[in-house]
Order: sequence, then C-alpha cells, then structure tokens
Amino acid sequence: LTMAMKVGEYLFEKVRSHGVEHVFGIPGDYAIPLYRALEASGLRAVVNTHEPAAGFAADAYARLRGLGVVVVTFGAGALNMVNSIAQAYAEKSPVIVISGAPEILDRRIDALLHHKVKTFESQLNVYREITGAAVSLTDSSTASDQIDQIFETAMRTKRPGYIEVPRDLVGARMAAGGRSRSVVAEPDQEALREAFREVVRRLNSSRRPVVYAGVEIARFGLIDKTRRLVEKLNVPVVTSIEGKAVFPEDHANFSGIYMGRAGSESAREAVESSDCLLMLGAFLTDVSTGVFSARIDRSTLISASSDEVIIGHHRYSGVTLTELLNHLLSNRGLRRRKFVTPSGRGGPTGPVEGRLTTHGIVEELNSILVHGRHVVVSDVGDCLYAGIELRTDAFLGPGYYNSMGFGVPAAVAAQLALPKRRAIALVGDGGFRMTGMEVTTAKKLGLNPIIIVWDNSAYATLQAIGGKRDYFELNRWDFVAIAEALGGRGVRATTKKSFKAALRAAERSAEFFIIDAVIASTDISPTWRNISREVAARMEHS
Ligand SMILES: Cc1ncc(C[n+]2csc(CCOP(=O)(O)OP(=O)(O)O)c2C)c(N)n1
Repeated sequence: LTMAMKVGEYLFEKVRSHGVEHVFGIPGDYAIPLYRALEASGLRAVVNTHEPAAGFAADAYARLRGLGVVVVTFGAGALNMVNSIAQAYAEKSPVIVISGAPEILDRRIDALLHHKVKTFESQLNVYREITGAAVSLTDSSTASDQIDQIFETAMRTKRPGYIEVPRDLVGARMAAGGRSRSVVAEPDQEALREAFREVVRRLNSSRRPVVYAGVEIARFGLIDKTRRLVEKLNVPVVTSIEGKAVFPEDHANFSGIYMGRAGSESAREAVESSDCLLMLGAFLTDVSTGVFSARIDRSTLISASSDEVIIGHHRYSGVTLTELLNHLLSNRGLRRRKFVTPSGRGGPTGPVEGRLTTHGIVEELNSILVHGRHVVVSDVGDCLYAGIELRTDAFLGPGYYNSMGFGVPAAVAAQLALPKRRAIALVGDGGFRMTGMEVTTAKKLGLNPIIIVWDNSAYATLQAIGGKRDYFELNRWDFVAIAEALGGRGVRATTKKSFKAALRAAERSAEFFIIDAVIASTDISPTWRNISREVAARMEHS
C-alpha cells in the first residue's frame, strides 16, 4: 500500500486514520504543497487568524477528539506558534505540528532563504524542546517510518509531535515501505503483580480511601472506567482544575474540585483526612494545590499516571494508569465502603436583581447548561477560577500552563470537534484582546459559539495580587460593535437580569454571539481570592 504513495498523501492518510476531520493552520509558500496534499486527502483545512490561535484550536480539538493537527509554514509560521504548542506539551495534549520547509536541494550552508533564522535546524531544535518527538524528513525512503513514529509517540504519551516536510519531499514517492515496528517496552510482569497487590492491600486496610481523578483520565479515555471504579469502591472522589469534568459532577460520590486551601471545602476535607489517596492521572502542581497549600501526607499516596505507579515511597515505572484501573475493576477482593453524601451542596440561586457579578454569571450559566448539549471552554483569568463552579460534563481550560488566548480559538475547535454541542467560551477582556478575532473563523465556518467576555476593564487577577496599577488597567472596548463588525451578534449586560436575557438570545442565535458581561474589577471569585492571597504572601517573603 505504501509503495506507490507520495509522502504528503501518506501523511494526511495517517491523520485521517486517527479520526481527524479538521486540520488547523495558516498556509505559506513553503506549505502550499502540504495544503494541496491535505485538500486532496479530503480533510478540511481550517485557516485561523494567527498561528497562536491555530495552535490553541488544534490543542482543543485534540483534547476532545484524541488528536489535533496543525499545518504551518517555516519560520514565521511555526515559530509564531511555539507558546501554544508548549502549552499542549505541558498539559499533555497530542497535537501533530506539520511545518513546511525549504527544499532540501536548496540548502547550501550559506543560503539565505526567507524565513530562516540561524540554521536550517533552528526551528527543529526549538520544537524538540516542546514536543515528545520531532523530525525533519530528509529522505522519502525513511519518511513513512519516521511519520509513524511521531504519531505513535504522540498517541502513547499524549504529547505533541513535530514533522517538518521540505517542499520538495511532499510529492516524492516513498520506497516500498517496511511498516514501522514500534517498540514499546512491555511492563515487567513481576513488578506489575507486586504493584497491584500493594495497591489492593493499602486500599482495603485504609479507613478513608478517596479517589483523586485528574486530567489523564480524559486524555487516555478512562472516564467510564473511573466512574465504575468509584462506584465499585463507593468512596468520595475529587477532581482537579485541569481535570474538571473527568468525573460527573452530579454524581453522588463527587466531592468537589480539590485545590488545597484555595478551593472546595468538601474536597479538602475528603482529601486531607484520607489515609489512602488514590491519585489517578492527577498531578500536584502549584495551581492544583492552591499555591502548595495542600496538606497531603506523601506516605498515604498511591499515584498512578501514564508512565508509572508510585505507592508511598515505592516507584513502579512502566506500570500504567490504564493497567491499574483494569486490574482494580476486575479484582474481586476489593472492599466496598459505606459512603454518605456530603450535605449542603448546591445552594439556592441568588436574586436576579442588581449589578452583574462573577457569581451571578456562574449562576445563570448553571441554569442553562445541559449535559450532552454544551461544551465549556475557558481562557485564563478569573473566568477559569469562577468557572470551577459550573456544572457541566465537558470543560476545557489551561489549568496548569495558564496561557491566555486559548478561549476563543478553543471554542471554534470545540464546535467542530463536537458538532452536537454548542460551545460556550469564557474569556477575560484581556484574553479576548489576544485571540478574540477568531470569532471571524467561526463566522466563516458558519459556527455559532457563545463568547462570554468577563469585562472588568483590567487584568483583574493580577490586580488582586499586585494592587491597583496603571499596568493592570485596560481601556474599554465596545464588544457589541466588534461582534457586529465581524458579522456576529452582541449584547452588553450590566445586571443579572440583562445577562439572563442575553443568554437566552445567545441560545437562539445562529451566529456567533458575544455577551459583554460588565463586572467590577474588584469582583473576584473566592477561589482566586484565596490563591492571590497565597501568592501575595509569597511575594512579600521573596
Ligand atoms: C500569554 C500570556 N501572557 C501573559 C500572561 C500573564 N497573565 C496572567 S492573568 C493575566 C491577566 C488576564 O486578564 P483578563 O483576561 O482580562 O482576565 P482577568 O484577570 O481580568 O480575569 C495576565 C496578563 C498569561 N497568563 N498568558
């Protein structure tokens, strides 16, 4: 099969075989042959406004569909996207970056070809640092193996991969191809059994086991298995900010999103009083621990991730989360617990009168969100921290790397990835300045995401840490006029009542819809209040 194929054909056939339908990016002269091959393969090219947006969109698509792909040009294109792909790396999202490049035949050492930086390898070297595997194809006889390997590593590790394709290689015919044999280390069976025994023993002998489910549950397609395990053990479960919605939040065993002292009290109570915390694909980062305010005794920890299982002070590398989950689901010796639903969850909603507040936005959104019908994506800013309280079964947000600019491009990608759902983007007025123009991509594609701009005329989260300063202030934008100028609809809401009405109008709109949600720059969610206090205290001591 591979014999008669051209490199470009093979590459995009590979993309399609992973269930991808849309490829993001911006063409350039070095990438035109790639775009031709992409078009011929039947994939849809989505052209974004700016490479950072293309990278964020591909990342969001990957989070929802298992793989995202972006095609860009050499230098100006690919290097413009470094931050977005760095975020995908840090947050374990498998994005394949395909970059055009100058012809191999033209590469004399002193050749000054446009878009080149220092050497022809500069860009490859940059991408090596922010991907799990990176290659510049140089030879059509090895191309299929190299392409296979990049995909294999990306899918296995959930990290981005990078494939640079010189312009004269896209149409080159591949040699009769040895199909690649990927060598994946088999886990040591002895280690596997020992790890499983130890986990079961610890779970069964503990008084208060608790499951802490993190982002890898979504990445590795383990949402259903995790729910079954929690139901089998019948123990409390908490999630993390990056892992929001990996466990159904309306489930009786759900006890909140854990963020140390910064987050949910019920989650903190469960986690910090547990004598056996089973962490599944969750990581203790500064954000997820509320600036290291978590009080977790490491000796009580069992932490299973995609590449190792750590039990107390023992480390079993090569034993994976998926294997452990499968074992626990089939093990008949696991003790089942009595679980009492924590009381006092989901308080009554407040009155609709009065000025709009962050709390009011969350309440109104909660009154319209329907499982299976919406996907919420968040930019970085207080919308992310306030958004923790949303009751949704699909939520994306850069909760660890924290790059602004993710929200609007991610909403466009989310609607492409999950066409049965309406995307709702939460974005600050600062974040909107970065990639908000992506609403034009929604317009071009006939998509109608709802964009909620948390319009506080400031970098409010920074102001909460550093005080009122000129450099945290933002001048007012007329978001309604911007929406209309770009062919969508927009409404300004300054009260809870007008926000409610705006949401209704947005739900009916066939165009993209921007709600300019005007709130005070001092109106900060309790979660960020707590985090900013911890950060400010640290700054005083440094
Ligand atoms: C790309 C990028 N640049 C800078 C920052 C630093 N930063 C963190 S929060 C923030 C302000 C966000 O402002 P806005 O989007 O208006 O949200 P708000 O803080 O007002 O909720 C900035 C600049 C960042 N996280 N990402």
